[in-house]
Amino acid sequence: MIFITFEGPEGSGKTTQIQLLERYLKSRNIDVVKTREPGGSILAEKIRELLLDPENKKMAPSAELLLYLASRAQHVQDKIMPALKNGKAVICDRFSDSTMAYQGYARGISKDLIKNLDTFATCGLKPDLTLYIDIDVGLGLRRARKRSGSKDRLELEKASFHNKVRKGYLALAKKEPRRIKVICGERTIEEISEQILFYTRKILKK
Ligand code: T5A
Repeated sequence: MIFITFEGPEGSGKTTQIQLLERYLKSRNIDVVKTREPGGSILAEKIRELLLDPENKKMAPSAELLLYLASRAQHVQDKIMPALKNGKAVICDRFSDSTMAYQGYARGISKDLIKNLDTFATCGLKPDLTLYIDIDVGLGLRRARKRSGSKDRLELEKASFHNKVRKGYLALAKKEPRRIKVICGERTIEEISEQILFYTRKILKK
């Protein structure tokens, strides 16, 4: 039915906002599947563990890219496609834009290569709407740390890495303004939610 993705730097508030959007869609009697990446299905969650484990410090950038894409291929096949085919709304915490921002813009892997491999992994599936929550990298990392207490492998990257991620997202949003909506993550939870509902209502009317 409709495929909505959330993107943003670490701790930008995606999980918080996804819960609010899920509640709104349910109140309109829309069947919702809430999911996340990396992970989202049994096999993909196993790949998530490998990707986020801080012990795996020596993971090669190429291996990292392929693991994110392997997780996505499995997730699309097991969960996202079947839900969309059954007329459900799918909300996914991170999707292809994360790979472009983190592995492309921040790690420096060829964006054309990522685009081609990602199209293979997703069978060409693209979100109808992407809500990018933009936040100062330091603030986001502090929020994430406060919530979980420990850092995963990606959170351990330097501030310069996370700043490249943020710049990457903003560049992607500039390229695809119809799909990717930029939302300021430094406002209150309620204000951010209002903006998200505004864009969601617009897309539901189409
Ligand atoms: N990755 C992922 C890649 O490198 N390539 C890829 O292809 C993909 C798919 C995933 C990691 O993998 C990388 C990106 C990531 O580094 P993850 O654990 O899923 O890791 O991490 P995140 O997606 O970053 O999720 P987080 O849980 O860290 O952040 P959220 O979900 O954005 O934030 P949330 O909602 O949990 O909020 C964090 C805290 O802030 C508070 C919340 O209550 C919470 O305590 N908060 C606010 N406080 C004040 N004002 C607001 N407006 C607030 N909103 C939330």
